[in-house]
Amino acid sequence: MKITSTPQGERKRSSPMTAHTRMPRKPTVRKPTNPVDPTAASTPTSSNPHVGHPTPGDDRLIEFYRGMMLIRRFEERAARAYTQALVGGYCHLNLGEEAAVVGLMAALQPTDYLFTNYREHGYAITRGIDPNRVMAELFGRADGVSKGWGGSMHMFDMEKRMLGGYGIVGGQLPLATGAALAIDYRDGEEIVLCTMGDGTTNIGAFHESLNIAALWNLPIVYVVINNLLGMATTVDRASAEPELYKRASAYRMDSERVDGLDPLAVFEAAERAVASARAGKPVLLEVMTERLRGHSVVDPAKYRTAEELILVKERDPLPTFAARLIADGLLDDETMTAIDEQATARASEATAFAENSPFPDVSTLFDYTYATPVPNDSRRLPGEPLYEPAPIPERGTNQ
Ligand SMILES: Cc1ncc(C[n+]2csc(CCOP(=O)(O)OP(=O)(O)O)c2C)c(N)n1
Ligand SMILES: [Mg+2]
Repeated sequence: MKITSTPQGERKRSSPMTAHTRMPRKPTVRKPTNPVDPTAASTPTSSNPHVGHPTPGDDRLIEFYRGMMLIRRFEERAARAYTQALVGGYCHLNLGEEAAVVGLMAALQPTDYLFTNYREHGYAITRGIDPNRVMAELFGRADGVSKGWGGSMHMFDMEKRMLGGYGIVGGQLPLATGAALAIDYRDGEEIVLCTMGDGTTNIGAFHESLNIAALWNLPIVYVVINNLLGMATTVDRASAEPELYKRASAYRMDSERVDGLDPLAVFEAAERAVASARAGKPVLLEVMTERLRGHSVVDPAKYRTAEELILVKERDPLPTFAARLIADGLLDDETMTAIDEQATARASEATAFAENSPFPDVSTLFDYTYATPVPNDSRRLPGEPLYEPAPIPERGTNQ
């Protein structure tokens, strides 16, 4: 189809498109629904202090700091466990992105949905999933969030409405958009928050998803966590428009860039975006962060010079935010130390729990692969005929 520019610089299609009749969402007519299964015993809880709207006032900032510190100590512990060969597969850390994570998660209601990528441990913990279960998943143990079969990149928890955890760059985007469509279809009040990295904005699914979300007024907030690097490639080497929030304008979607080292700024921007999405106007947020270490735990990040690393460390959100709280008289050294000690103890507890959790039984290897039982038993080799099905082994108990 031919594309032309209007005098105002807006691009319009030269031939008429079929008008989409979906009207803008009206929150007042919406009923709370559980679009998955209204009878399921997975009613979300708000027991986690970092989930839902924080209490107004200074306590909220201390809670942000507490949440950031927990992610920091958890991730450091995960990195150490990886070097001890206790964690298999890939492992990507949220170190440097703690303020972004807590600010975003605080803007969600327990009933809202979260999709994220493989850099996800901090989101899981802050969304309210027990750190023990998150660490157990890293260790591939049966008590893990995904029963030990998913690992670091594939955490899924229906109760906390965290629908992954995706290892394919951008794999979460069409699924998150589809979830938003399902909510809209059922007139639900929930929204979807979908995070991704800066490198993800150059794949087709990014553009397809934003286009359809804007066109159909879907209740979704897309969040680009811009840590300035996609593996070893800087944003300006990968993106013709490195100010990534501007990409939303191609879809007439509202967007905003926010300082990801400041949890309050992230929270406030996320609150605005969530309110807009709930009213049927999707938003793109770009959250500027730093990646303190390599792409994954095995990346020594030699592509950064010593000078660059000094600048990155100067922008570490933990000491930056602590200094602000101290300057404002909201935090003293004693409380800061206590928060650190509690987070360290919590990470140690999670590690001990994970080490003591059993590995999943091998008989469960083919569980969760198909929705219905099929003779996909472990004895048949690829290519062997299907006409003589081997007996279905007894399914494992931990399903
Ligand atoms: C479709 C696909 N292509 C390539 C990869 C390999 N890969 C994994 S992470 C990554 C970089 C993504 O960078 P970004 O989106 O900025 O996220 P970040 O890792 O910085 O959080 C790439 C290319 C992949 N997992 N999936
Ligand atoms: Mg990146």
